Amino acid sequence: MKISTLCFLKNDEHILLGMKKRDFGKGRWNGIGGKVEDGENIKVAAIRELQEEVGVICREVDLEQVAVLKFRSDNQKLDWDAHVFFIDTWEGEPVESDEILPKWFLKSRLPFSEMWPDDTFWFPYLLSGKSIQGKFTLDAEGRNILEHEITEVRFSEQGLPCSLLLTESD
Ligand code: 8OG
Repeated sequence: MKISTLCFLKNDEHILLGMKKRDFGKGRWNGIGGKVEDGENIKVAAIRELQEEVGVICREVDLEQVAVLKFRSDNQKLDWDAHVFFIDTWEGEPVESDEILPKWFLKSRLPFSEMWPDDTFWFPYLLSGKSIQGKFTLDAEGRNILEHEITEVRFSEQGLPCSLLLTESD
């Protein structure tokens, strides 16, 4: 299983997304993040990706875990467990890199038609202040959701979901 991070810088009204300019996920707006290397601490990996991809500096205490999302597909090619963080405090202005074009969006106007299809299911939970564990099964092309399940959770200090509250599924 590949483990990844997805980080969203935010303020009261806006949230930062990055347009993926190349490789996997190209042409979609998403959080900033990527693969956690073998043996790497997940928050350290998130901080590394933020610096590499948009040039901002964060500390571990600034990362608030808000979701673990399990992305699955028939052919396993799209399989990732993504650890999602919201971030209110950082140093520096986001800048474009080879991989990412960063842009601020109003929270009420996210570009869902240019994001991964499952994002419409889980983003509203996070924007309303809930934290979740989700599982999404996508078709092999990553265009359609075949099944989804979302459970509200609280996260422990270690980033493990520690209490289950409510589940939505189809
Ligand atoms: O390093 P790279 O950018 O290739 O990592 C891929 C990222 O894409 C990784 O953080 C996980 C993320 N990702 C998926 N599937 C989905 C999805 O369905 N929605 C969102 N928002 N992100 C996804 O692999």
